[in-house]
Amino acid sequence: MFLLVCTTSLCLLAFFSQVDEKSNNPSWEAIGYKVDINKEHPKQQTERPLQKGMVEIMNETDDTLANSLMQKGLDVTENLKENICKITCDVVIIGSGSGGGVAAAILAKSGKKVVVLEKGNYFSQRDYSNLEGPSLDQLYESGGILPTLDGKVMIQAGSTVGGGSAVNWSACIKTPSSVLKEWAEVHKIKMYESHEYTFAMNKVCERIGVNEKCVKEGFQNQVLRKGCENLGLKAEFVAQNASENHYCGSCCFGCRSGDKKGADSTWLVDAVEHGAVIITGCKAEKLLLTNNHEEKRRKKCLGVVSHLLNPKISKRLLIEAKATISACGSLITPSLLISSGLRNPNIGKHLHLHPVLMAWGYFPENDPVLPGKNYEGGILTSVYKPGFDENYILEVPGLGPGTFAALSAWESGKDFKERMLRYSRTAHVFALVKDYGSGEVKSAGRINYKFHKSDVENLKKGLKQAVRVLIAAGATEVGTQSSDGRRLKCKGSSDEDVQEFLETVDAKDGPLSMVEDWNIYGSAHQMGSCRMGESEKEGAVDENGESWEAKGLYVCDGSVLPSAVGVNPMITIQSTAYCLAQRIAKSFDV
Ligand SMILES: Cc1cc2nc3c(=O)[nH]c(=O)nc-3n(C[C@H](O)[C@H](O)[C@H](O)COP(=O)(O)OP(=O)(O)OC[C@H]3O[C@@H](n4cnc5c(N)ncnc54)[C@H](O)[C@@H]3O)c2cc1C
Ligand SMILES: *[C@@H]1O[C@H](CO)[C@@H](O)[C@H](O)[C@H]1NC(C)=O
Ligand SMILES: *[C@@H]1O[C@H](CO)[C@@H](O)[C@H](O)[C@H]1NC(C)=O
Ligand SMILES: CC(=O)N[C@H]1CO[C@H](CO)[C@@H](O)[C@@H]1O
Repeated sequence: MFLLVCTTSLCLLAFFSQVDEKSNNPSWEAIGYKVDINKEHPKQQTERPLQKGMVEIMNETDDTLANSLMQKGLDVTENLKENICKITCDVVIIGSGSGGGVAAAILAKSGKKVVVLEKGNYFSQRDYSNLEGPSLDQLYESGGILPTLDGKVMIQAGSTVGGGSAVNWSACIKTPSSVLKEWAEVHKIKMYESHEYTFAMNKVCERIGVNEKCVKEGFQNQVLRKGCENLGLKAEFVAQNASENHYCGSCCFGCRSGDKKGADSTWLVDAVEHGAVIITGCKAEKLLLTNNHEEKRRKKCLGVVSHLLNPKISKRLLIEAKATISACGSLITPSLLISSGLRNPNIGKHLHLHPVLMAWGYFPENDPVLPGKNYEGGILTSVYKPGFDENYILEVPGLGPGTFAALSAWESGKDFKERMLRYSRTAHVFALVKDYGSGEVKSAGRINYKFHKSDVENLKKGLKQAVRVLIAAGATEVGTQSSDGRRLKCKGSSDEDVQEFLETVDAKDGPLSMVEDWNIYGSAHQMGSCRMGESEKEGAVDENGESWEAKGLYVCDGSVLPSAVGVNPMITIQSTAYCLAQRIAKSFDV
């Protein structure tokens, strides 16, 4: 049953997202979807911003590799007998996403020789296709689809230069003060209630150009705002890292206007300006650990060995550094540490996902109050936060037609066609919870996750509220993504009908629980799988991000967060990385 459903979704995803040689998909015209692939780029960019500090492994061969690395100013030696190319530097950073990008900028600015390894490839604005199918393949971990082992949660994570920051929905939300308090008091990580952290958040927002105002909101955000207003609730504006009139809508597939500021166009540019070198197509495989003759940390990290993702290259790359920083993200950092021989039991545990469930509402084509199409405009410019005693927030997603199709319930061919024809005028609102449940990821791609009862309750409350908001905004039909395709025609229905429908809205979990109607949760936020702790018992790394077991090994990504943030985590991850990187820079002086 489960397999059957998954295969259907995959076929649907392919059918609506793959393109022919002219970058077109024959189904798109019918569903009213248009992608701007021919539009001139506003700023003619001939040079890619990271070009001068970049070595792209896909361009290299065994013969050219050492020379290309040396040309970037690196200290390279070759061991021909063992077929190894060795780089020596101050700091090696594994992963170029939110955390890695910030760490690279700070450490390069402090005068260290920094090398960044990224297994994904580099796409600058001129290279982004804005096309859902190719983008999911090129920019995302596992081609955009990574289920947990039990199939209950579908996880998305970025895998390209810039990581999650290149594909994120540009929502910039500071760490809530209640969370800072929890982390400082319950988890005893004092940094979170210090000036150091507040300063870092301000610096981060300044660098990525967080902008509070949004001149023109897209269709879905207007729906969320209007619906809340009509219910007497208030949706807040979400700061964007794009300029006020940023209105491109396809930022999740890479921003072609170059307006949105991901790590690839901000922090990594700073890093390269200060002499950092980024090597793409380079997958870190094992940390180099030796015994350390100190009481505190048994081991010492000397660097990392990497596999080069190009069949023309047989050499392996060894990077020796005084400090090694893992910034592979919460799904991969743990497996790198574990497969290198580290044993702290917190590594790979406490993985938080911010699970989400979505409701949809259909709005007639020529609605004068709420015009536009669901893929136009800034993706996430509004948020509804119900307040202290509720543990969910409501936001809207960026959904390409392929993902939309894969998420839609399947009743019959005719019904499905109808749903697809209404794609561009279907607004989605999702509920996201600060999860108390958590999971485990001890080896790459194998994710176990257990829901806490309260998370399911909160999701249910949030999902019901999402349905109410859509109805209040004037949707003529609403529904959830539960497997039975349940929905309500709003026109002509009484308050009792609505109440009755809301009673049926549930957040029951995935296929393996064998309930009749189930939901597949989504997650684009992963955190906590190598959390900081005040002691070896409490955390995988200390308050400086340094491993409790190996001297000179640090973690600088979403995995160090003590628990779930409850809001979009990028600013929190970057601000944390900012503090940790400053501390690492200082440790060189002593
Ligand atoms: C579709 C989507 C939308 C999002 N929208 C928002 C938003 O609007 N606001 C917000 O705050 N957050 C958003 N997020 C979440 C945010 O992007 C992530 O939480 C954040 O980027 C995580 O940062 P990180 O440093 O932990 O890891 P990442 O940014 O994921 O970076 C990890 C990098 O390491 C690389 N890597 C992994 N393993 C290796 C290896 N072995 N060798 C070399 N390189 C490796 C990966 O390719 C990747 O580039 C979104 C995420 C997604 C997927
Ligand atoms: C790699 O090759 C591509 C295609 O030839 C080229 O556009 C790009 O600039 C090269 N990358 C680097 C870093 O030189
Ligand atoms: C997400 O995108 C915004 C806008 O591009 C950018 O400012 C921010 O840096 C990105 N997020 C991360 C985690 O880098
Ligand atoms: C929210 C945000 O990042 N805003 C900035 C994004 O980038 C633009 C373009 O540089 C800045 O002007 C914004 O301030």
